[in-house]
Amino acid sequence: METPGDFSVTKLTMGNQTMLKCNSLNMNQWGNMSAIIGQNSMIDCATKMKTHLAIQGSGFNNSLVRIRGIQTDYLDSRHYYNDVTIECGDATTEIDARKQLTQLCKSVAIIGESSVIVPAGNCTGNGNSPGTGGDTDVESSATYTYCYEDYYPIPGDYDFNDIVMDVSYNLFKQNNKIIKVEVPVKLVAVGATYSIGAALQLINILKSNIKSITVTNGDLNFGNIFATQVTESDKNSFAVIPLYNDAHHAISGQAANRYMYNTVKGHENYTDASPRDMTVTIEFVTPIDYFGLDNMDLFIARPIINGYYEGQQDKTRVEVHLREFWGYRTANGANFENNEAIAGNRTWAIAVPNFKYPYERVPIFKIAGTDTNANSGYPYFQQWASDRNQAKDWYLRPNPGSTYR
Ligand SMILES: [Ca+2]
Ligand SMILES: [Ca+2]
Repeated sequence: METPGDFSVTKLTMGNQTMLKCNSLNMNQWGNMSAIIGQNSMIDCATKMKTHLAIQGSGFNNSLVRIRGIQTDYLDSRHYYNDVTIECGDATTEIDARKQLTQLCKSVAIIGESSVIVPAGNCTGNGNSPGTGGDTDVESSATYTYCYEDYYPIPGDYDFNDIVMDVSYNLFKQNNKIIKVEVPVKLVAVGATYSIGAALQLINILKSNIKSITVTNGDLNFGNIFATQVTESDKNSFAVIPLYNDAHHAISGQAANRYMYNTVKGHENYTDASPRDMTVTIEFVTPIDYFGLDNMDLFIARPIINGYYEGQQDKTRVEVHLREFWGYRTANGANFENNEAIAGNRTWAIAVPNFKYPYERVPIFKIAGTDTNANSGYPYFQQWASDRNQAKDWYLRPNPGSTYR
């Protein structure tokens, strides 16, 4: 179907091997705006798309949405794009739009570079044939801030600044397949007095498909919580890539004084330090289709204190993973499932876009039993933490003056 004008609908369902060609697709009200696209089908917008909609593919990731940009600069998880590839802009335009889209859609490409096949025909015009180019394209993600509480399984002060890292990833693609991934990691703050290390575990990436791993500017010279090599021993199903053994040393070059770095301003025992930039680079034997946040189990670890945790004598460390990676603790990580009841249903790690993390000892939310959020960092955190569909923008609404940056 082809229309030279704007195409406005509330609900759109397209069959297999069909095409909708239009000037712009307008679904610009909140609510149940959605489009369902069949297999090997595509929507081709001649202009920018208004983004107030959700698009669902057929389950085989062989549907295509081609747009020349997005009209709003604000996307959130109400606009999901499942099982579709979005082509947006060319190599030199709409770079920021593609970055935003990668947060909502697993497959984003520049126009003409996706691998989706739409056969030519009565309902599909010329269809879409994947290009055969050999050039390498680079797609960069947005920046996410990974924040940790260091004292799992005990809740601690809940200021979520014990370790703070800004993380993104760059995908190097040929023929829309990923041949290499770069993960820049910036150690931003150390609001802790324990020795804490960090590593990146690559979830659902076969070790046998990794051609090489390099870590630029890591710091494994001080401390020994991780082996001083690029990956840990073969105890784990997935590659574990150590970044640093001791965050104080990594950010300041010394660990004699366990100052807290970049979580308090103007105090003698708290110090400002330049963040440390590290980069992990992974090359693949066979190019892969997808790499994203759900492959990146970036976790912290501190040494286990002998005898302190009953039944954990064979473990060497206590690990803190993001909630979604809780089941991926490594073979060396202590297991505290029985102790977690002590802390209740808590989270010890979060990853949030460009997060303004709280000052030292400012809890991210006021612990239960108190009746005000006045001294907390993020009044809406708890609402989100107890139901991930509530208060999704909690991290954009800090209490004034409660965050370090
Ligand atoms: Ca803390
Ligand atoms: Ca802290």
